[in-house]
This record gives sequence, C-alpha cells and structure tokens, in this order.
Amino acid sequence: MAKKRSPEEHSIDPAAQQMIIRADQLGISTAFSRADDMAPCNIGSAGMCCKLCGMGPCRLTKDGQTGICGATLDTIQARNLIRAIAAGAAAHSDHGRDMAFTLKAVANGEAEGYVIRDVAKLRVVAARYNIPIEGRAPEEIANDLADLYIAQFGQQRGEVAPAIRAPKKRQEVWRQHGVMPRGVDREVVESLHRTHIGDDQDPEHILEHAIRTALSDGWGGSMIATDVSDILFGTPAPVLGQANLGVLKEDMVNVVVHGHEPTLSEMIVAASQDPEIIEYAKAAGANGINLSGICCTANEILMRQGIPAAGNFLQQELAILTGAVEAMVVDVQCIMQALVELARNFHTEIITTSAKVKLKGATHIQFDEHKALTIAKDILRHAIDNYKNRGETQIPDIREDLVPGFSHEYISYMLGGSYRASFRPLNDAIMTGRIRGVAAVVGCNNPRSQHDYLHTHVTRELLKQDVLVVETGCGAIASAKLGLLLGEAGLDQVGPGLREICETVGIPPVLHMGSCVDNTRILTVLTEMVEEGGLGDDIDQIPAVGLAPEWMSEKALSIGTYCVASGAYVIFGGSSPVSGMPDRVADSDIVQRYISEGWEKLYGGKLEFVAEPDEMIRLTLEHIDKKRAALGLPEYDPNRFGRSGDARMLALEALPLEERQAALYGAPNQ
Ligand code: SF4
Ligand code: MSK
Repeated sequence: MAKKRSPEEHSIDPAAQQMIIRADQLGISTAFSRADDMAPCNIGSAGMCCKLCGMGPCRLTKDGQTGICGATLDTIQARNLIRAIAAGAAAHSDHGRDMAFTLKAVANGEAEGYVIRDVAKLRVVAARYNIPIEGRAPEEIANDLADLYIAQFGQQRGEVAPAIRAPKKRQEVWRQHGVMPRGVDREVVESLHRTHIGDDQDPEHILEHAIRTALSDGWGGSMIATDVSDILFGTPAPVLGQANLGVLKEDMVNVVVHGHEPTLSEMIVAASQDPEIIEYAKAAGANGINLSGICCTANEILMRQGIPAAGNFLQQELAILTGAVEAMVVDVQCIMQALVELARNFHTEIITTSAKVKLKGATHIQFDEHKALTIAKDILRHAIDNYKNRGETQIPDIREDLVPGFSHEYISYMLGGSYRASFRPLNDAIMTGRIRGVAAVVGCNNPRSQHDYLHTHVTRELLKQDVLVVETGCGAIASAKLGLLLGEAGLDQVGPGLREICETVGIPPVLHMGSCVDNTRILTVLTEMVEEGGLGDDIDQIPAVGLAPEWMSEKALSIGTYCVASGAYVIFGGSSPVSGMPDRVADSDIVQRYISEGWEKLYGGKLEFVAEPDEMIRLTLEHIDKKRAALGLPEYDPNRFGRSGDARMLALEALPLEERQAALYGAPNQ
C-alpha cells in the first residue's frame, strides 16, 4: 500500500486542504485518499499488459516474451496507446458533433432559447470553407456550416475540412506521410479495427494511424466544437471572474455545473437570471441562485459569462464536501462515479443530463437542445427545492480573481487594435528576445501527484524565464487560484522582457484560452504566428513547447499527439503509459523512444514523459533556445530588457525630483 499523504502533500491549494481534512474527519473517502490506498499496477502503467482478447490478459515481463498470439511488447504498447488516443479523440469529437447538431437546430429555429451570438465569427469561419456569406441571413450561413461540420464525422474519403486552416507546409507533411485525416469517425473506428486481435502488428504502422486519429480530433472534432461554441455563445474576450471553493455562497442556492459541453450550462446561466426563478429561490429562503463550475464546463461559462469556477478536476468531490451544494449538474467527461456515494453524506443532488452518461443513484434529467431553457429551469427548481435540506456547511473562505477569455481573435485584437489586428507584435517580441518563447501549460489534475503543484511550479518558473504561458483546462484553473491570471498580481513574478510586453499590452502573463477542446485555439495561434512571418514557415520552427504536467485523461493523450503531429514538442508529467521497464526487460521502451525521436524525424514534434518538474522546465527552455538558434534569432539575454514600462516609472517615482527629471529628460544644460 502506498504511503498516506498529509493534506499539504495532497494539494498545494489551502481550500482543497481544508476539505481534505473535513473528509478525513467525516470518514469520507476522496480521490486523494483512494490514490493513497491504491498503488498503480506497475505492469499496466508501463503499457506491458494486453487484454485485447480472451486468450489473455498477457503480461510481458521477461526479455523476449510474447503474448499467446505472439504479440511483442512494442506492438502491445503501441496498441494500448492508440486505443487511448482513439478514446480521447472520440470524446472530444462527439462533443464537437453535438455542437454541430445544436448549430443546425438553431439555424432552423428549432432550439429554444439559443441565438447566434457571434455572427462575425460565423461569417469568418464559413468563408474559410467557401460557404457564400454575402447577402445571406446568419441562419442560412449557419445551416450550411452545420451541414459541412456534421459531414466531417461520417466523411469516408478526402480530407477533414478544418485541416485547410493549418500552415500549407504542415498540410503537405501530413499528405506526404499519409496521415491527413479523412473523417473523424473513420479514423477512430480504424484505430479500433487495427488493434483487434490479429490485425495491425507493426508498432510504427499502428502509431502512424495514432497520428491520423489524433489529427482528426485537433483539426477536426475539437476545432468544430470550439468554432460552434463561439458562434453560438460568443467568442471569449477578457472578463473578470473568480476561482476556488470560496465562490460558493452560504446564503444562496449553490448549483455547480460540471463536465464539458456549454450547451446546457449556458442555458442554466440564462435560466438563473430569470426573475421567476430568482423569486422561486427567494421563496425558498435563499438570497438567489449562485452558479459556479467545475472542470471545463467551468472554463466555458467563466470565459464567456464570468461565472466563477469552484475548482478543477480534483475539486469536484471537495465542492460537495462543503455541504453547501444543492445540485451538481453533470454532462460528459471527467465526472467521477464517486460523486453519488459521496453526495449521500450530504443533501447534494447529482443530476446527470446527457443521453450518454448516467450514474447509478443520480437523478437523470435528459437534456434536449430543442427545449433547453425549459429543462434548465426545471433543473434549477430541483436545486431550489433541495435548499431546505442543507445541513452543516464549511465553505473555505478562499477565492482569487482572474481575467480569462483570451481567444485567438482577442489576442490578435489586443496586439494590434481593431483596424490592424495582428500577431506581429508577438512575433516581434519573440524575435527581439523580449519574449524567449511560448509554452502551453495545459491539461488535467492527477491525485498521484500533488494537486496543482506541477502546473503552477512549471508555469512560475517559465514566466521567470520570459516565456509567455497560455493555458487551458484544469491547468488554467490551477494558475487562476494562484493569482497568475491577473495582470498586477502576476507581473511581479515574471522576467523583465515579458513584463514589459504584459505592461504595454495590458495582459496577464498567463493567458487563459479556454477548455480542453479549446487547445485548438492554440493551434490557430501557432498557425497565425507562422503566417505573420519571421518565425519560419511551419509550426515546428516556432520556439514553443506544450506541457501537460498533471495529465490523467485519454483526451490529454489525443491532444498531446495532435500537437506533436502539428510540429510541437510536447512534455507530459507523471508516468508514461508506454515506459516499459528497461531495467527489467531490455528494449521495453522502444515505443517510448519512437514517439520522441521517431516522430520528431517525421513531424518535427515529439512526445516525451518527464516525471521531474525541473527537468520539464530545463527541456522546455533548451528546446525554445534551440528553435531560436535555428531561426537565427538573438540568444536570449534577460539583461537586455526590463528598463521600460510600468516598472521603470515606479523606480523613477522613488527618486528625488531632480534625479527623476534628469533620468527622464537628461541633465539640465549648464
Ligand atoms: Fe494476449 Fe495476444 Fe490476446 Fe493480447 S491479443 S491478450 S497479447 S493473446
Ligand atoms: S476537464 S480532461 S481533467 S483538463 Fe477538461 Fe480537466 Fe483534463 Fe478533464
């Protein structure tokens, strides 16, 4: 049995620590305590177990050993990996499919309560696919775009449409290696087919299709999900929000939305503002309804509506432990089955809403986009009716402000203004060395490591090194809780050149770009940086790295792989699902080496698993500097910058008047 860790070892977040202590006092298990109780299987976690058929499971723990069918260790590892990637791609893409069907329903006036909020984005996106836009109503354009997007899932031949938005050279790389995705469902199905007993048994060939499957997610299903969410609910722009369990309110009906799809949560936001519902809450003795989010549903409504985030993945149970949550409304992905059992200790009602996700013991209120507002109100009434059942509460008085909402459209606008929106200033800042490079620090929490520590440690250290950080998913919420997503609070922690840029543009040093499907926004930023010029002609030349320090989901593996296929160096923390045990079984890390060195030769990007956070930081900086050198950019030198902007003004203000004037205007003439 693994060692029992203290609350401080479980999480760096004091709000989380308080609830972990409460769970302990009440004798309730959480993912933290269960992770202590359950040591991971070292054979399975190294990718050395196959259970694809009834002759197995086969565990390959000796040199030269094969499965009963003769499968070698590298084949088994490659099959395990591609299956995980396919599941991740399927989850993201099914989300995208549902969004596309909602767009279709809205375009045809069949979706109660929804409107097309961002007509400008609709027109821009439709025009990319040559859908006529001039002189047409938004609904007509939306109908055509919805048809095109719905078709991407079942398309059998050709290329998924959003792939034309990648840099030209990148598209050629994909065509040349035969990994351009044809249709989303086709690539996922083929992954499952190829890994059935007796099919594809050449690991490199299997992993080639893993690339194609992941690309069908990043440049397919996920990109569709992000586009449609923006069109229907508005493209994010900076907004003030709050994060952590302290956003729950003692005197209000607390409804926590959790999962991923914004379709229902956006309607719950609208319904919570309905005077009739507010009145209903007041009649129940509450001061109103307090909505908050967990995981990526939190990110969706936080970045568009400023609705607070109660926490990230590992805080879903902790929110219930406050005793103050009347209803936790879940849709799809990252929802722990433990919620129902945990909620039995309190009054919290767990409400499932997706036709795809039911939990035994939860209340199911089926979501239907055709009558979304009615369903949202129904859910809120359930929560309000439950308010009277609330018992003793303990809400940590801990929350932090943040500014999320940095879509690629907004980044381009903030850098160049309305009339000359552009990535030029960002490219220039990298080219001069004010910004050393860019890191995307994204992904989940994992109770095997200290909650939020790896995310925030890596982020803070990179900021000190003048690396601009963009974040999504649960990682973004981790940084938010630490104050890094708030300009003034974060700027004293960043390097001198980056600080100048943040002060000049007026941005926090960490940009919150959305939920986990929104990693496609990062692909778009990288593409626009390439198109802007000065940083090479493909994504693999940009001084940029992707990191998922606390990953746990299969979706993270799909994201990591599509970023590699797009040319990025991607570093995952924690353990590698294909590590093998080289100390016990020679060459059992063939697959691990292939997805690094092999993929780099083919795609310019590589996927590596690095457990040690300081090593992650070292590798990131080394890669950024290598890419800078290859582009012929000046070597990074922190001493060249930092003498302008707000910091300089503060230093000047501290000087006596004469010295200040001399510094500003030169010494007076004698
Ligand atoms: Fe064993 Fe081969 Fe069956 Fe896998 S497919 S369980 S290695 S016999
Ligand atoms: S919710 S996939 S834990 S980021 Fe998107 Fe968070 Fe990872 Fe789920």
